[in-house]
Amino acid sequence: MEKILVIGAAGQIGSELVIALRKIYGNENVFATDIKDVSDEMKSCGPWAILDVMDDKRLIHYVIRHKITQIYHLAAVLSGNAEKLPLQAWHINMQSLMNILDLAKVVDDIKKVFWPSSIAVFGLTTPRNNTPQLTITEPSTVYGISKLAGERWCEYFYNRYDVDVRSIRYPGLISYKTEAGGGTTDYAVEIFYDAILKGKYECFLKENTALPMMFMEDAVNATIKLMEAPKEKIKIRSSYNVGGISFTPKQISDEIKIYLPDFKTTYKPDFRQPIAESWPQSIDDTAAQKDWGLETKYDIKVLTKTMLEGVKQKFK
Ligand code: NAD
Ligand code: AKB
Repeated sequence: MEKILVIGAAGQIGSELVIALRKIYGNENVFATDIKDVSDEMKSCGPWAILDVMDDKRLIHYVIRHKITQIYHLAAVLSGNAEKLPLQAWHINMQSLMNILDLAKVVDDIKKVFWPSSIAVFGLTTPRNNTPQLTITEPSTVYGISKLAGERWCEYFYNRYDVDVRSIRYPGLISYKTEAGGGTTDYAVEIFYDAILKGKYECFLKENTALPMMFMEDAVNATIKLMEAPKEKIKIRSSYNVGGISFTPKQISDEIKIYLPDFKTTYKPDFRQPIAESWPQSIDDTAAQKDWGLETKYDIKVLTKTMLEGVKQKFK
């Protein structure tokens, strides 16, 4: 019987991943934890707790008390927020991962760990189109540096201690259930809220800045598929490229206009523009397709329709 701990459950990914995991493994077997309150929906259907991943003593007690067998570690400071307090972000992103890897090394019950990396591991010297799995990784943000270092640590713990840690380099994730948590790709979530609530949006990136993106349902399905794959199928122990779709602010804005013809986007690039320009425009994820069967179903059209309906429903 699996007992799954999700850390960072109140965030953009956690809030949907917990619900998906509970459908598969049973409500009572998925433990939702965060330093802030989780949603009422999450509280009402299964176990939850306030838990700080930086507090290694409470963490180990919690894991042993609940006989945890899998950990999804989602807590992190994302790219935009990390640039405001670089040393704090480095500390949180790295120490939290080290706490989890060390725990998985010493607690025999823990069989698998998921930790997300990001397209932020790439930098200005990386080929930007159809970015290969193995290529130059010279990130220029503190967030990207922490993700790259994290990938190296994951591979190290697998090789040295046989910790079965698995990872995806997520692109920008788009969802309407929980707002995005302070990243550079957040514009692609905000634009839908402002389209519905205000009829206009001021974008913090330039109109032609292409980035890889993915709808949350595809990301959650990919994550669970990776975690359920037999161990021998996981050939890459740093992190798998996962691409999704690629679009610019102008392209997504034009798609929204099909439903809301009066919608207007203006552009006022800020400190996140150079971050976006240092990241790939599209990603080659054939290794993930080949090794564990990555599949996605949302293109820009289905994503736009689903997001507009979801946000509208939320504010009805
Ligand atoms: P988020 O900011 O929405 O959620 C993170 C959650 O972690 C928050 O609810 C926060 O309260 C919690 N948290 C922060 N510090 C904590 C601590 N000390 N102990 C316990 N919980 C703590 O982030 P997200 O978008 O859900 O991202 C989750 C993971 O996926 C992160 O590692 C992020 O880098 C990665 N990722 C996200 C995206 C994306 O577009 N959302 C893309 C690439 C990678
Ligand atoms: C961010 O923009 O920081 C995240 C990411 C791509 O890692 N969404």
